[in-house]
Amino acid sequence: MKFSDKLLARLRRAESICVLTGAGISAESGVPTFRGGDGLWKKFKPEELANFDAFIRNPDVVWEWYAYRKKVIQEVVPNPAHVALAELEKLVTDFTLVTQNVDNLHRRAGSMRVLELHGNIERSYCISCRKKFPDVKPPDNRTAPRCDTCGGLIRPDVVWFGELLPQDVFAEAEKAAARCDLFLCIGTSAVVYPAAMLPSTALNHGAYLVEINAEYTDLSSRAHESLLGKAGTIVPAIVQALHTLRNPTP
Ligand code: BJW
Ligand code: ZN
Repeated sequence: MKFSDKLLARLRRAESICVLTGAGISAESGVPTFRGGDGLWKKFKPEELANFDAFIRNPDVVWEWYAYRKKVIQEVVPNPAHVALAELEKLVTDFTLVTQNVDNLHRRAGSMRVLELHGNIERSYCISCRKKFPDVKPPDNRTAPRCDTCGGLIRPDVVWFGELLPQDVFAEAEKAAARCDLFLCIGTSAVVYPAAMLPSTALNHGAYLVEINAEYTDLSSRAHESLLGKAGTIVPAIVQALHTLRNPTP
């Protein structure tokens, strides 16, 4: 795969790289994205499932949806894009991986440090006493699980619309975006805030902004480059290029 001279120069000298990933990076593993074509929001309405009021109104329906998605995620494996980012972490001293995904595939691919902005579907907690449940299952995959300590409703440890992101995690992501010289935005429609602010933060601080996506997005007009195609092909090629540029054969 051929990259522009500008991107190659940036890859050669980048001292700090920040990556933001979204659902598109897991699409080739078989995890449905949210928006577009076969996206989850075509069949399920976010306002009925991905907010706290919907959960209180109908916890069983929300849990049925999460039980289904947990099952999908457990049955898939990380793809070459996840693996390449785990490799990139080893090649760049100041590297930050920020993800909006809750699917844990970055960690399963070997990434050691992942800033999870929207939580993690494998974890849950009781909304009454806050007890954590590392891997709870609804009793029959249809009924919301209850806390064994206080009887309260257990919810997935994910961030729904109208909820604050984990503030310490977001603050770290903002700092990484502000100090990086190369920002890669992979497989996200970049419409959900505040995650979608991170590319702008990077741009405002002088970073080179590269988008990798199957199609143009809200971000494309502001990115220095939009590389259109599959993350599973483009991301490993970028990491290979960086490796070759920094370890030239004599
Ligand atoms: C490929 C590919 C391949 C496919 N290779 N690419 C108006 C303006 C601004 C903000 C707001 C507003 N109104 C409300 C808000 C705030 C709201 C928001 O942003 N809404 C917008 C949608 C308008 N944000 C929030 O509420 C956030 N909290 C917040 O703001 O707190 C402050 C506050 C509190 C109280 C009151 C007011 C303010 C919280 C957001 C939480 C988002 N949660 C979800 C669900 C997580 C749990 C779960 O998974 O169930 O997070 S929503 C969903 O969207 C999920 C994702 O992480 C997130 C982003 O989606 P993503 O990853 O970009 O996926 P897609 O599907 O959109 O895109 C996939 C892309 O991949 C596409 O572009 C494809 O082309 C591409 N692709 N295959 C490369 N092979
Ligand atoms: Zn409890």
